[in-house]
Amino acid sequence: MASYSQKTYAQRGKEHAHPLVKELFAIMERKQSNLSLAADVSTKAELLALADTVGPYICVLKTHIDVVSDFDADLVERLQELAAKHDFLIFEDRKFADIGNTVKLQYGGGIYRIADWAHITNCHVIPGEGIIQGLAEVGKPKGRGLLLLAEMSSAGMLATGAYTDKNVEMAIANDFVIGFIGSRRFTEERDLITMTPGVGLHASGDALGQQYRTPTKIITENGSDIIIVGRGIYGPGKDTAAEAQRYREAGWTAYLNRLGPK
Ligand code: BMP
Repeated sequence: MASYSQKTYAQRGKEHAHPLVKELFAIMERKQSNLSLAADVSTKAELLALADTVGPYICVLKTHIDVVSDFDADLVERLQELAAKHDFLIFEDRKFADIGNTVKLQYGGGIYRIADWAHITNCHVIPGEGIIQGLAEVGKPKGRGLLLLAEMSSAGMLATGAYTDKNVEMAIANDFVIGFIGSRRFTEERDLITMTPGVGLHASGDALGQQYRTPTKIITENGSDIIIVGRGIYGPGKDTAAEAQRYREAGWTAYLNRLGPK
């Protein structure tokens, strides 16, 4: 059987059992985009403006909702409107890491009510499989999907070897899990997507341990599915829309090169 990395996103969407992943692949194909924006800005106005500017070029908007200083329920409504307007999914990068019972409360409730609006969220499996079960109890009835942090992009990160392998085992065994955060394709047992942060064409890293790799490395060579880009797209002196287009093109070209000649 051909590796999932050798199939088109369209084909994988057709064959996939999870409605959310089907929708994601369909968006990617429609927009010819495997780009996710890491929208790490600290006010509601900035987040909405950024999502509106970059929206046409992305398949997924990744948020850290707890860095928005003036968060309110209206922000979530407006983000959902932008998701509908520009045809993207929302991924709240919450990195849950507690016991099942606690993450249930954190995912479904509190101020943010993440499960009500984020199509995708993620967790560390450090507490064991109960974290996935707790999150699934809240998210599954709503049609949501979960990514496991099988690896991280930062220097000296500890998610390696047996720990990464355990992530893969747990993902295969739990149908609420739709994939991973990591740098490569992890398994052929089922079609679990990989989304990769730490992607940049502009720099090799930052002062706090972030490490950047190119779309070619991540998509063409490593078989990951989606690149996550933040500061490469926005920031002082940057033409945000132009940078988003540049990354969209780089990601899509890397994907076409992976598929090879028709
Ligand atoms: P930037 O491209 O500006 O470095 O942003 C990367 C984004 O991806 C940040 O939102 C960060 O929280 C996230 N991220 C990461 O950089 N490495 C990981 O291993 C996991 C992440 O979620």
